[in-house]
Amino acid sequence: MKTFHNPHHAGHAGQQEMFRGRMVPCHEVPARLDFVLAEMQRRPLGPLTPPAVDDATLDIAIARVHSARYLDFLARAWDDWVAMEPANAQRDALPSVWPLSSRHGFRNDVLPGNFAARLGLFAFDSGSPLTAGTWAAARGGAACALAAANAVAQGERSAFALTRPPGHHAGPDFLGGYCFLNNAAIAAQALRDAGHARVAVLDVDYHHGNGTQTIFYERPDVLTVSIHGDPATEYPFFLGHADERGAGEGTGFNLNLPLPRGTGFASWRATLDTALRAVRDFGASALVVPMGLDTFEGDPISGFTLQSADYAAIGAALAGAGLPAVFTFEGGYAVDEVGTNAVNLLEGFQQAS
Ligand code: Q9C
Ligand code: ZN
Repeated sequence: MKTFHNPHHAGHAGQQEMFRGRMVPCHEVPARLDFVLAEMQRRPLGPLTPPAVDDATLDIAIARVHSARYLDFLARAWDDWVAMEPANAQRDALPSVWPLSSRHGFRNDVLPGNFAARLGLFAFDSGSPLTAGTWAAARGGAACALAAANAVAQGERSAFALTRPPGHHAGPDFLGGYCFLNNAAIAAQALRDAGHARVAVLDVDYHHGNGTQTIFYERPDVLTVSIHGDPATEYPFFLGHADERGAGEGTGFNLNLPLPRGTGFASWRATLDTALRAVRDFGASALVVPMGLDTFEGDPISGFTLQSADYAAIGAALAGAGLPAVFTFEGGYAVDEVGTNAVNLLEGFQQAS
């Protein structure tokens, strides 16, 4: 398995996130990736390199899944934030005002001149701080996703985009859930563009992959499947229900498998079989796995009870699909165990391949 790691990840380092009326230290911290990298050095799975992708090719791949208006905003956001007030250079940018959606009568077609309002237009929560190095880190992550997809398109059985910030909550023109660019969607689209007629995304993060679902919701060529905490009680709350099956030509090509808070491995593993059946019935020739490790019992913000050894079994089950696979690093906030759990899953996949 080839791993592409993001040398710019640590430039994205939020200080605090808004949580239930208080500012609390960020859960999505640079150390998460460092722990995975350290474990991969202890238990090597294959070559571990930064991605080699040229800028123009990367811009095209990112623009395949994100809108020009959103990318223009994101590329300039930090400079615009500091331009509001020089002291902002020491503070993260977080939104505090939102247009909600068109049903509230607010307009989202006019780009606000005020940066804080602009941030609210493109962000769906106040838990995803934008910092000085966010754009470079997100872009470096997209490069990892593209390099991983290219490796698989060229015949590798599997590749891993080891990057943060994560991506699966980011949509065509929005950020949130600690995510800015949707690495899994960029990989899936790159596999489509390299000739894979049908690509499946199987999201195993604790949280519903709302961004990925929205990006592909009306398309029949990319199946999106997600196993996650029931949005009735779990983040991201406003998407991820079982009755969301796709729309238009995409009808039937989205599958949500919500599970109650407290779910353990036996039930989670049975649900993975349901997900894998859907992938098989779809006839995918390549698989993208947004790999969140926040299903772990010790995760500080999640509610499933998986154990470290379970991740090797998940990897083996995923390999059973018999498809070339791209893995993207998503959630997982039990920092001390995130490296072990990630490498357990990837090693489980590799040994069963
Ligand atoms: N008490 C990912 O795992 N905050 N994003 C929830 C929970 C948002 C998670 C607070 C969680 C986003 C990629
Ligand atoms: Zn998550």
